[in-house]
Amino acid sequence: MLRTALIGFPSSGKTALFQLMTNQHEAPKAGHGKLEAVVGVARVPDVRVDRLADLYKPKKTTPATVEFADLVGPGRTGAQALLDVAPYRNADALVHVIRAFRDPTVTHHADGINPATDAQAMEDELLLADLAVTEKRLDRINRDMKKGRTPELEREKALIIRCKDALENGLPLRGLSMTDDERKMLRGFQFLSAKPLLLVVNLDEADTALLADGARAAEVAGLTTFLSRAGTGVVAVCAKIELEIGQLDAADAQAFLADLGLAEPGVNRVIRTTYDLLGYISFLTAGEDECRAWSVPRGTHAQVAAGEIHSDIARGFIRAEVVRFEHLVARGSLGTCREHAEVRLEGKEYVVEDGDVINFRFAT
Ligand SMILES: Nc1nc2c(ncn2[C@@H]2O[C@H](COP(=O)(O)OP(=O)(O)O)[C@@H](O)[C@H]2O)c(=O)[nH]1
Ligand SMILES: [Mg+2]
Repeated sequence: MLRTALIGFPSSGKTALFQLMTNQHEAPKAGHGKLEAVVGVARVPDVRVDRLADLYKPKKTTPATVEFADLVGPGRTGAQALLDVAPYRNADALVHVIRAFRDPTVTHHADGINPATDAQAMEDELLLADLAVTEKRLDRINRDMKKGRTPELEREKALIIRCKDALENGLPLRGLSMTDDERKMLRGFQFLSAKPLLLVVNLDEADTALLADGARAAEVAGLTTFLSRAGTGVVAVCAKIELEIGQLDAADAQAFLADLGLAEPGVNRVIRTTYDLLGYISFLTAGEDECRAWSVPRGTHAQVAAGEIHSDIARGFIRAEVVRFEHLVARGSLGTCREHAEVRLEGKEYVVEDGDVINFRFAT
């Protein structure tokens, strides 16, 4: 499962968003001076699963999911939580909730509301934590080199120096271009600034005109420079309004959203953008028992994708029967798709694409 961690300054709206996304409203009591996280699961909104369910009338409909971690208590959630708290340390991506709402009744950590300052402060924290790791590693490498220089050590040293230089120049590692081998070499270090980062601008109720346009909201908030880097995304939400929408029945909620020029709630965009930022896609399975979306990294081969469902299916893999979601829905049945030669038989090396509906043939 994909794991993300909500980071940010106190009272930026992390817990409000967490509850909206995961529907988990029972916050456990803060532990005794110990940092603790609460973990919840968000469904990745995907109308394709619903359309398949219209066709197959399955017993069960299951969307893809993303896990979110939120820190218990009002403290600041930055690099320290990412180093100390397991669900944070293991996060595949970071979601930085940035306060742009003004509400004077909600205390703020600084004198004025300044999203760009907050974004920079959080970035600096991540960079400093990573810098400490590179320095420690370089010391170690230099010591090892005194015992004997190997090509592996030379290569690692060059890479770590490149990382250190970037960090010292204020550049997060997620923006560094690297080969797959280099990426693999760095994996064990769990660099914080190498994780994909989603900036969530929590807008003021008075600024809802910006909700539909994350890029524009980011510009107004002074966040444009952060977005020029690879692995960084932005979404604008207003947690207060989302909470209000959550109280409405479906029709009223839709009308409220339409008034704001939105097709769906902001939290859906947060979940979806996180998923995109991580480079994940969904393939689908459909049948009378279950219609379901499954997440795999872009570029995954059919046999590996089969293993997401069950290791037996991967082990006994024979063929993947693949049809595009659009074709299946347009034709109304797999049989009709077959008549129109829209069903392909693919081997284990086939690269699964977003929106493939797959039936795995396997030997038991
Ligand atoms: N006016 C306003 N208040 C908000 C908004 N989002 C969150 N809040 C309030 O700000 C306070 C802190 O929010 P919370 O989610 O607990 O922040 P956290 O410390 O980042 O977890 C709560 O009282 C929220 O109801 C918003 O968009 N507008
Ligand atoms: Mg909180």
